[in-house]
Order: sequence, then C-alpha cells, then structure tokens
Amino acid sequence: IVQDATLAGFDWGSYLEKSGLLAAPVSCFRHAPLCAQWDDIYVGLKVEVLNTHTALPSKVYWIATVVQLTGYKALLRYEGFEDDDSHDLWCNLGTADVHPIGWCAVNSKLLVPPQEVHQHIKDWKSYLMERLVGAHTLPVDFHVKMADSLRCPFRQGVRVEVVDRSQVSRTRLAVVDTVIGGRLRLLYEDGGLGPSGEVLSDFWCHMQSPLVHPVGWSERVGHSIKKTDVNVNMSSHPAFRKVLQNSVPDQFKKLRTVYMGNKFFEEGMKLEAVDPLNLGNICVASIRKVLLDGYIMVGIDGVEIGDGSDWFCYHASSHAILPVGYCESNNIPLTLPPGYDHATFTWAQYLEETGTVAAPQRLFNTDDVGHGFTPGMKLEAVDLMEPRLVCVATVRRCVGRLLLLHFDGWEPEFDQWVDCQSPEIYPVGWCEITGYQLQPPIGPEPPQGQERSNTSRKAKPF
Ligand code: MLZ
Repeated sequence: IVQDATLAGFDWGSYLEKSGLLAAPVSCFRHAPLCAQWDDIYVGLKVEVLNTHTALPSKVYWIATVVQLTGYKALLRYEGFEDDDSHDLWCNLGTADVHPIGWCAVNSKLLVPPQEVHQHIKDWKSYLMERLVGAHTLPVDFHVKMADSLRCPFRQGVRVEVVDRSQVSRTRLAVVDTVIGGRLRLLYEDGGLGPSGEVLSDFWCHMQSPLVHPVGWSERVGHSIKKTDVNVNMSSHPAFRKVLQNSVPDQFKKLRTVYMGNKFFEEGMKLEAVDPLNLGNICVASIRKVLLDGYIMVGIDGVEIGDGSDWFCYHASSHAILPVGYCESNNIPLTLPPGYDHATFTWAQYLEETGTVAAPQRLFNTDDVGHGFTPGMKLEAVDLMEPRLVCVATVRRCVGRLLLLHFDGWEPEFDQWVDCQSPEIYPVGWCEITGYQLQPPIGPEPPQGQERSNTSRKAKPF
C-alpha cells in the first residue's frame, strides 16, 4: 500500500502537536538544503508572511514571530495576537510566502494587520516599531541559498553503476530517469519494459548513497557487475532517448580514504554487520573478500546461500560494520547464526570453534561524530527496503553514530539502523520542499513494547 500524504490529508503540524513537537533540527542533516544556514534560524525570529486573515482581494503581508521550529516547519504567530495562540499557523520555511523583515518595503507590498486584531491596537506603526526593536529576521539570501542547495549534478540520461536489487552482491548499469531533491530514480539498462512501455525494474537512491557509483567503479575495485543483456531494448523509454552520458567520480561524494596497507581487513575475519536485507538486525558476520579502495564484501554467518550471491559490499568507513562485541557493549540484541542462542553464545567461544579471528577494532569507523539526534525526534526517512518510499519516522535509539529508525504506524520489524549522516534521512518538511511524495503513518501506532512478529521481510530484497 502506498499512500500520498497530501491525498491522505497528512499534516506534519498537527501530527507534531499530538506527538510532542519534537523533530530533528535541519542542522542535523548535512546533505539537506539550508543545513549550513540553519544556525541563523531559531524561535523568536520575526518574518514577513502572507496574511491569511484578511478579506482584501490582493495579497498582503504581516509580521509574525516563529514560536516553534520543527524541521523546516515553523509555527508562526502574527504580531498583535500576543499570547493568543488560537491563530497560530504552521508554515514551511522552504516553501511558504515568508520573507525577511523589510522585504515588503523593498518590493512594494502592503503590510496589513489581520482583521481580528485590527481593532485592539490603535496605532499600528508605533506598536510595530516597539515590537521590532532588536528583533532578528531571516537572512536576506535565505531563498537564494535554498534554490542553490537544490541544484543537483545529475540529469536524465546519466549512466551509473548501482546495486542490483535482484542480486545484492553485484552492481548493474543504470540510467537516471528522474531527479527529485537529489534522489535519483534509476532504470537498469536491461531492466526491460512491459507491454505498454512501463518500466519493469527501477531503483531509487540519493545521489550521495553508498550504493551508487560512477561508470567503471566495479571493474576498478574488483566488484562483480552484471553483464548488460543486449537483447533487452529500452530505447523507447524517454530516459534512454537522450544521448546517454557516463557519470564521473566528481559527481559523487568522496569517501573517507582508508589506509589498506598491511593489517587491513582480511578474508575470514569476523565482525558484526547490519544485515543488508533486514536493516533492523545486526548480525554475526564474516569478511568474504577484500576489494580495492577500502571496500569489502561481507557475508552473514549461518544464512549464506553459499555461492556468494548474498554477499554485500561495504566500505571500511561504513557505519554498518562493527567490531566484535559492539552489540553487547551497547545493549543491542545481536542476531546470531541459526542454532545458537543468547544464553550460551560468546564471541570468544565462537571464534575458537570456527578457528577464526575478530577483525581488529581500530579498522572500524565508530568515531562519535557528535550528531544532534535524540530518541523521539521525528524525521522523514527512506524505507531502504523499498527505497522509493520516504516515510514519517521517529528516532528510536542512538548508539554512537547509528540511529535506529522506526516508521510510524508500522511494526517494529520494519525498523532500520542507519548512519547519522545517511543521505536517505531528511528533516520534517523536506518532501514538501522538494515535491517528493511523503508516506504518512499507516493506522494507529502499535502499542509500545509488543513482541516482534515472525513475518520476516527477508524474502523481499529491497
Ligand atoms: N507494501 C509494502 C510497503 C511497506 C512500506 C513500509 N514503509 C515503512 C508492505 O506492506 O510490505
């Protein structure tokens, strides 16, 4: 079931009021528009905003104060209502007709007070003068910066290498079809078209996702790549009618360089890893292969098919690989290989009976990065198992740089561990700004602390 928040009438403002008004601040999301500017946005700022409380036929504006800030959404109170909150309005600072103080004067717009308060205050000019002394407002270049930060180096027709959703151990050539807010809809080059030209297989990810790479990457680092089936003809699809253009490393996020010299990860070493097909589980895992440039292939112990097709590529700097003992010391339930149970499992014994060694702790990127997330904060997050969907979500736990995300209204088995710097998480209001469809919570919240259900999502890769 896919729902459109706008059709379902989902409104972040009233939802947040019911749930305690806690949202992750925009400054937590490095890849999000205006992240760097957000230190200048705070409760108490005064702005000029469209006056919706007037019978005048033309657009007029009035001064308002930010009284709440949750993600990009600000709760505004028109000047003159003072302590009366009954006319407060939620607006998205990225999209609303909201401007710095002085904008109306410069642009010949009228400042007119709302009808309801018109009578109460006789001399508006001196009232405003008094209220505006020492007030702060939006930076003048707020909307320019917003537009700048929405620019994206990817266009329709650009070719990339991206994980093959039908076999996660390999990549596959794909072409950018759509770009929304830096998120790419990718069509596999041999994904095929249905009888009426519909795309049979696509993949969504943010342009900074670790799953997408420039053309030539797989060969360079030694990752397996699906050979394009030349019998599949995609040429009637608009994305393929363009002159296709290969993506280049400049268009991608630079990963932190890791020194691979002697004493790097080695085949057979044990670790704990986020299961790529069950992102709520951190499992007992093994290094299966060491590629170049700091990339490794990881397999989940005890559930591997055996032909390597379920190995997954992680970079050594990834949050998703953790040293042995990490779950125990952070009170996270470790998912054990079948046949083991929590009462008796110890890493020491497991290493001994498998004749293996733990990957050295210092190879892992578990540095505390000092993010600003705390449990209970709301955000918009990609369901990485169905990466087209950006959903209403809550931070459930913060452990080091990992966040456990819960999708509001969904069973806990949908929860996912993500990095605090994941490009697939966004502030409240991001969808509204970018025009991306937001998935509202489904049904009532399940009661807290219920048992995990047995229905596993494992069978459904991505
Ligand atoms: N149809 C799918 C959608 C799941 C999306 C959940 N997002 C948090 C299902 O029901 O499995």
